[in-house]
Amino acid sequence: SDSVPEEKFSLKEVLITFQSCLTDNQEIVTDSYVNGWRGLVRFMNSLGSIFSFISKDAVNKIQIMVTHRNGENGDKYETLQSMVKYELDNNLVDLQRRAEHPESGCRTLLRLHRALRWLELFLEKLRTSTEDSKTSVMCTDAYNDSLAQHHAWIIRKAATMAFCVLPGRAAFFQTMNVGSTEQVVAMLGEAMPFISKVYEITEELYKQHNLLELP
Ligand code: 1Q0
Repeated sequence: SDSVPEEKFSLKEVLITFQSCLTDNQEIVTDSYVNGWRGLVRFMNSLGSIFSFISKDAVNKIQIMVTHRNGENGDKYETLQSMVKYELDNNLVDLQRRAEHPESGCRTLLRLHRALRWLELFLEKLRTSTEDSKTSVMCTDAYNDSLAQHHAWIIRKAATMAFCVLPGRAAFFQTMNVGSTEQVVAMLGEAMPFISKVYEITEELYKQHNLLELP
Protein backbone atom coordinates (compact mmCIF):
# COMPACT_ATOMS: atom_id res chain seq x y z
CA SER A 1 0.00 0.00 0.00
CA ASP A 2 1.20 3.51 -0.66
CA SER A 3 -0.70 5.15 2.19
CA VAL A 4 1.60 6.66 4.75
CA PRO A 5 0.35 6.08 8.28
CA GLU A 6 -0.09 9.23 10.37
CA GLU A 7 2.98 9.33 12.53
CA LYS A 8 2.14 9.32 16.20
CA PHE A 9 4.11 11.99 17.92
CA SER A 10 6.01 10.74 20.92
CA LEU A 11 8.26 12.84 23.09
CA LYS A 12 10.47 9.81 23.52
CA GLU A 13 11.91 10.15 20.02
CA VAL A 14 12.58 13.80 20.64
CA LEU A 15 14.47 13.26 23.85
CA ILE A 16 16.41 10.40 22.29
CA THR A 17 17.81 12.80 19.64
CA PHE A 18 19.84 14.43 22.40
CA GLN A 19 21.51 11.06 22.85
CA SER A 20 22.65 11.11 19.23
CA CYS A 21 24.23 14.55 19.74
CA LEU A 22 27.33 13.13 21.34
CA THR A 23 30.22 11.84 19.26
CA ASP A 24 32.72 9.31 20.57
CA ASN A 25 35.15 12.09 21.44
CA GLN A 26 32.53 14.10 23.32
CA GLU A 27 31.76 16.63 20.66
CA ILE A 28 28.21 17.81 20.01
CA VAL A 29 26.72 17.32 16.55
CA THR A 30 24.96 20.52 15.47
CA ASP A 31 22.35 18.81 13.28
CA SER A 32 21.21 16.48 16.05
CA TYR A 33 21.11 19.33 18.57
CA VAL A 34 18.99 21.41 16.23
CA ASN A 35 16.74 18.44 15.45
CA GLY A 36 16.16 17.94 19.15
CA TRP A 37 14.89 21.50 19.41
CA ARG A 38 12.74 21.05 16.33
CA GLY A 39 10.96 18.18 18.01
CA LEU A 40 10.52 20.12 21.24
CA VAL A 41 8.99 23.02 19.36
CA ARG A 42 6.59 20.62 17.67
CA PHE A 43 5.58 19.36 21.07
CA MET A 44 5.17 22.89 22.39
CA ASN A 45 2.96 23.82 19.44
CA SER A 46 0.64 20.98 20.35
CA LEU A 47 0.09 22.67 23.73
CA GLY A 48 -1.68 25.65 22.21
CA SER A 49 -1.20 28.99 20.52
CA ILE A 50 -0.44 30.86 23.75
CA PHE A 51 3.05 29.44 23.42
CA SER A 52 3.54 30.70 19.89
CA PHE A 53 5.60 33.73 20.94
CA ILE A 54 8.05 31.28 22.46
CA SER A 55 8.04 28.86 19.54
CA LYS A 56 8.49 31.71 17.04
CA ASP A 57 11.73 32.71 18.73
CA ALA A 58 12.88 29.10 18.95
CA VAL A 59 12.08 28.49 15.27
CA ASN A 60 13.95 31.65 14.36
CA LYS A 61 17.04 30.46 16.19
CA ILE A 62 16.80 26.99 14.72
CA GLN A 63 16.59 28.58 11.27
CA ILE A 64 19.71 30.68 11.88
CA MET A 65 21.63 27.52 12.76
CA VAL A 66 20.29 25.70 9.70
CA THR A 67 21.35 28.60 7.49
CA HIS A 68 24.89 28.40 8.89
CA ARG A 69 24.93 24.66 8.26
CA ASN A 70 23.69 25.07 4.69
CA GLY A 71 26.06 27.93 3.95
CA GLU A 72 29.32 27.98 2.12
CA ASN A 73 31.21 27.15 5.32
CA GLY A 74 28.62 24.68 6.56
CA ASP A 75 31.22 22.01 7.29
CA LYS A 76 32.75 24.33 9.90
CA TYR A 77 29.47 24.09 11.77
CA GLU A 78 29.38 20.31 11.96
CA THR A 79 29.93 20.28 15.72
CA LEU A 80 29.54 22.99 18.34
CA GLN A 81 33.26 22.70 18.99
CA SER A 82 34.20 23.31 15.36
CA MET A 83 31.69 26.17 15.17
CA VAL A 84 33.21 27.97 18.17
CA LYS A 85 36.70 27.55 16.79
CA TYR A 86 35.76 28.69 13.29
CA GLU A 87 33.76 31.75 14.37
CA LEU A 88 36.33 32.91 16.92
CA ASP A 89 39.31 32.36 14.61
CA ASN A 90 37.60 34.42 11.93
CA ASN A 91 36.21 37.20 14.13
CA LEU A 92 32.63 36.26 13.37
CA VAL A 93 31.32 36.82 16.90
CA ASP A 94 30.20 40.10 18.47
CA LEU A 95 31.82 39.93 21.89
CA GLN A 96 30.87 43.28 23.47
CA ARG A 97 27.68 44.43 21.79
CA ARG A 98 25.58 43.28 18.86
CA ALA A 99 27.12 44.78 15.74
CA GLU A 100 28.33 43.15 12.53
CA HIS A 101 27.46 39.61 13.54
CA PRO A 102 24.08 39.70 15.26
CA GLU A 103 23.32 36.17 14.10
CA SER A 104 26.53 34.36 14.91
CA GLY A 105 26.21 30.67 15.57
CA CYS A 106 27.84 31.20 18.98
CA ARG A 107 25.34 33.76 20.31
CA THR A 108 22.36 31.99 18.76
CA LEU A 109 23.28 28.64 20.18
CA LEU A 110 23.91 30.19 23.60
CA ARG A 111 20.19 31.07 23.78
CA LEU A 112 19.21 27.48 23.03
CA HIS A 113 21.82 26.27 25.49
CA ARG A 114 20.27 28.35 28.26
CA ALA A 115 16.86 26.99 27.33
CA LEU A 116 18.27 23.46 27.56
CA ARG A 117 19.05 24.15 31.22
CA TRP A 118 15.39 25.06 31.72
CA LEU A 119 14.40 21.81 30.03
CA GLU A 120 16.76 19.81 32.22
CA LEU A 121 15.36 21.35 35.40
CA PHE A 122 11.75 21.02 34.26
CA LEU A 123 12.10 17.38 33.20
CA GLU A 124 13.78 16.47 36.46
CA LYS A 125 10.90 18.06 38.36
CA LEU A 126 8.38 16.18 36.22
CA ARG A 127 10.23 12.93 36.72
CA THR A 128 10.20 13.21 40.50
CA SER A 129 6.74 14.80 40.78
CA THR A 130 3.70 13.30 42.45
CA GLU A 131 0.08 13.20 41.35
CA ASP A 132 -0.78 16.49 43.01
CA SER A 133 2.24 18.41 41.65
CA LYS A 134 1.37 21.38 39.47
CA THR A 135 3.05 21.57 36.05
CA SER A 136 2.73 25.37 36.06
CA VAL A 137 4.62 25.61 39.34
CA MET A 138 7.32 23.15 38.24
CA CYS A 139 7.71 25.00 34.94
CA THR A 140 7.88 28.43 36.62
CA ASP A 141 10.40 27.26 39.22
CA ALA A 142 12.60 25.72 36.51
CA TYR A 143 12.34 28.94 34.50
CA ASN A 144 13.18 31.20 37.43
CA ASP A 145 16.25 29.10 38.18
CA SER A 146 17.54 29.31 34.61
CA LEU A 147 16.33 31.32 31.63
CA ALA A 148 14.57 34.05 33.60
CA GLN A 149 17.93 35.46 34.69
CA HIS A 150 18.64 36.29 31.05
CA HIS A 151 15.25 37.72 30.16
CA ALA A 152 13.84 41.22 30.40
CA TRP A 153 10.94 41.86 32.76
CA ILE A 154 8.32 41.92 30.02
CA ILE A 155 9.37 38.52 28.67
CA ARG A 156 9.46 37.04 32.17
CA LYS A 157 5.94 38.34 32.69
CA ALA A 158 4.64 36.89 29.41
CA ALA A 159 6.37 33.55 29.97
CA THR A 160 5.06 33.18 33.50
CA MET A 161 1.53 33.98 32.33
CA ALA A 162 1.76 31.35 29.60
CA PHE A 163 2.95 28.70 32.09
CA CYS A 164 -0.27 29.19 34.06
CA VAL A 165 -2.32 27.61 31.28
CA LEU A 166 -0.16 24.49 30.99
CA PRO A 167 -2.27 21.35 31.19
CA GLY A 168 -2.22 19.48 34.49
CA ARG A 169 0.26 16.70 35.12
CA ALA A 170 -1.97 13.85 33.93
CA ALA A 171 -3.00 15.58 30.69
CA PHE A 172 0.57 16.70 30.14
CA PHE A 173 1.89 13.16 30.45
CA GLN A 174 -0.78 12.04 27.99
CA THR A 175 0.26 14.62 25.37
CA MET A 176 3.77 13.24 25.63
CA ASN A 177 2.40 10.05 24.12
CA VAL A 178 4.80 7.74 25.91
CA GLY A 179 2.35 5.56 27.80
CA SER A 180 1.54 5.18 31.49
CA THR A 181 2.94 7.48 34.17
CA GLU A 182 5.46 4.76 35.04
CA GLN A 183 6.60 4.63 31.43
CA VAL A 184 6.92 8.41 31.30
CA VAL A 185 9.02 8.42 34.46
CA ALA A 186 11.21 5.61 33.11
CA MET A 187 11.65 7.38 29.78
CA LEU A 188 12.64 10.59 31.52
CA GLY A 189 15.12 8.69 33.66
CA GLU A 190 16.65 7.29 30.50
CA ALA A 191 16.83 10.58 28.60
CA MET A 192 17.93 12.90 31.41
CA PRO A 193 21.60 11.82 31.59
CA PHE A 194 22.09 12.63 27.90
CA ILE A 195 20.45 16.01 28.17
CA SER A 196 22.58 16.81 31.23
CA LYS A 197 25.71 15.64 29.46
CA VAL A 198 25.02 17.75 26.38
CA TYR A 199 24.33 20.75 28.61
CA GLU A 200 27.50 20.23 30.65
CA ILE A 201 29.81 19.86 27.65
CA THR A 202 28.38 22.97 25.98
CA GLU A 203 28.63 24.95 29.21
CA GLU A 204 32.28 23.94 29.59
CA LEU A 205 33.04 24.80 25.95
CA TYR A 206 31.49 28.25 26.32
CA LYS A 207 33.19 28.84 29.65
CA GLN A 208 36.61 27.93 28.25
CA HIS A 209 36.22 30.53 25.52
CA ASN A 210 34.56 33.14 27.70
CA LEU A 211 31.37 33.08 25.66
CA LEU A 212 28.75 32.68 28.38
CA GLU A 213 27.63 36.31 28.29
CA LEU A 214 27.56 36.92 24.54
CA PRO A 215 25.23 39.83 23.70
C1 1Q0 B 1 6.05 23.76 27.99
C2 1Q0 B 1 6.22 25.18 28.06
C3 1Q0 B 1 7.33 25.67 27.26
C4 1Q0 B 1 8.10 26.67 28.00
C5 1Q0 B 1 9.33 27.12 27.34
C6 1Q0 B 1 10.21 27.83 28.29
C7 1Q0 B 1 10.95 28.91 27.69
C8 1Q0 B 1 10.36 30.25 27.94
C9 1Q0 B 1 11.03 31.28 27.12
C10 1Q0 B 1 10.22 32.49 26.90
C11 1Q0 B 1 10.88 33.54 26.06
C12 1Q0 B 1 10.61 33.47 24.58
C13 1Q0 B 1 10.55 34.81 23.91
C14 1Q0 B 1 11.83 35.31 23.33
C15 1Q0 B 1 12.93 35.40 24.04
C16 1Q0 B 1 14.22 35.92 23.51
O1 1Q0 B 1 14.35 37.28 23.83
C17 1Q0 B 1 15.32 35.10 24.12
C18 1Q0 B 1 16.69 35.72 23.91
O2 1Q0 B 1 17.00 35.77 22.56
P1 1Q0 B 1 17.59 37.13 21.96
O3 1Q0 B 1 17.82 36.86 20.51
O4 1Q0 B 1 16.53 38.20 22.19
O5 1Q0 B 1 18.85 37.43 22.72
N1 1Q0 B 1 15.27 33.80 23.56
C19 1Q0 B 1 15.45 32.69 24.31
O6 1Q0 B 1 15.73 32.76 25.48
C20 1Q0 B 1 15.31 31.36 23.63
C21 1Q0 B 1 14.10 30.67 24.14
C22 1Q0 B 1 13.93 29.37 23.46
C23 1Q0 B 1 12.82 28.62 24.08
C24 1Q0 B 1 12.66 27.31 23.44
C25 1Q0 B 1 11.54 26.56 24.00
C26 1Q0 B 1 11.31 25.36 23.22
C27 1Q0 B 1 10.22 24.58 23.72
C28 1Q0 B 1 10.21 23.60 24.39
C29 1Q0 B 1 9.05 22.91 24.84
C30 1Q0 B 1 9.41 21.81 25.55
C31 1Q0 B 1 8.35 21.21 26.30
C32 1Q0 B 1 8.95 20.05 26.88
C33 1Q0 B 1 8.14 19.44 27.83
C34 1Q0 B 1 8.73 18.21 28.11
C35 1Q0 B 1 7.83 17.42 28.82
C36 1Q0 B 1 8.43 16.19 29.10
